[in-house]
Amino acid sequence: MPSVRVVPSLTVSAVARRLGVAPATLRTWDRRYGIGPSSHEAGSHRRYSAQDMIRLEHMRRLVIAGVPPVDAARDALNAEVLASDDDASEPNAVYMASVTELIRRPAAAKVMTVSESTGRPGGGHVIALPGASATSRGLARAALALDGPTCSAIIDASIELQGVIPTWNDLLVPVLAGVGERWSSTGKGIEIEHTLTGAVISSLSEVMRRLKAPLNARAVILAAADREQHSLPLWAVAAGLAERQISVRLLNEPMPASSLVQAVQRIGPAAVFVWSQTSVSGDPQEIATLPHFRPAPRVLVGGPGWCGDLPRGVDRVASLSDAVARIARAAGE
Ligand code: B12
Repeated sequence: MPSVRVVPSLTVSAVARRLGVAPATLRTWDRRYGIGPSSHEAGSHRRYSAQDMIRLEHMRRLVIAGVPPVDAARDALNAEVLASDDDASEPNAVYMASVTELIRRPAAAKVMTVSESTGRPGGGHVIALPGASATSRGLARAALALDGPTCSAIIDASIELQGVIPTWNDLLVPVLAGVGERWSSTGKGIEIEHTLTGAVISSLSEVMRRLKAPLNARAVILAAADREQHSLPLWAVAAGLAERQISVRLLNEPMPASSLVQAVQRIGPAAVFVWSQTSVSGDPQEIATLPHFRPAPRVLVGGPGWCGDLPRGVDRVASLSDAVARIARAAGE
């Protein structure tokens, strides 16, 4: 008996649930841009095939990344889609090329907020992004949708085109600040912070992995202060240094003060950078002995958590580019 190939098909509401968009949005995309179910069986409701699903997922990712729906639909309809059991939630080469193209374009008009699921300005569940770029808004939308792969793809494409420091300052800081504000005003959104954190670390660590032949003879230690759980700026410094061929020892979990002292004694680094984000950490006394070991390391601190006067021999850096430049100099660049 010949085998019958069962082609899976989905209703509008099933597709809407899977994509995280309203069924009305799907009908609008179909009516306005012609991106809908490709077959229509007489007498039955319209159903979406696996290929339709892949095209729609592609369109959704582009819209999240800030591409106007009309362009996103054209791109998705022209994309070569292989009918298979592929997981449509994985970004593919066509999608990456489209996101890269998007980031090459100058920022579009500015909006103040990005709202959950619809992308409309305002609304109940929003991230405020005053003056942010279209790409930052796309990243915020992807983070709100808890779409880690899209967050990573947007960050990777930006690093590829602009480098680590502009990506941190122009793309990531506005979104991190917006997500933080959302938490402090509503008490909600830790899941968004975790999605973003995972994507940021994955993209920045990829830059670090590409460093094969570091230039620095002496080590550089980057550490989170005692009791400090915020570590993203350390990853940014590490990736910024990797772009300059400088490798680091990254201690990105809260570092007990005595352990940091022992690590510096043992490794004899050219530079030590300690990050404190919050007032639970950043006690200057905990790093007072570091500048006095021999050979003497350059000791730098960063972050809003440091309070009071810094010990002799310890300096504060003001920004990511300042941190990277001063550490690179200390490491002999
Ligand atoms: C991601 C995040 C987390 C993640 C951290 C993951 C990780 N591995 O790092 C998780 C979910 C774990 C987390 C947990 C918590 N977080 Co949190 N978190 C953030 C968030 C969104 C980003 C942190 C970050 O990387 N900031 C770095 C840059 C983006 O921000 P910034 O330091 O303000 O930047 C300024 C300067 O430092 C400088 N700068 C910028 N980049 C760089 C880089 C370098 C190298 C230098 C030198 C300077 C520099 O320029 C900026 C402009 O002035 C912030 C929001 C925010 N605005 O920071 C909240 C935030 C830091 N968290 C906050 C809080 C309260 C918490 C929690 C206590 C409660 C909670 N929200 O769950 C817990 C517990 C943490 C703990 N016990 O230590 C508050 C801190 C408030 C305060 N002043 O103490 C913030 C500010 C949110 C808010 N608006 O209220 N958090």
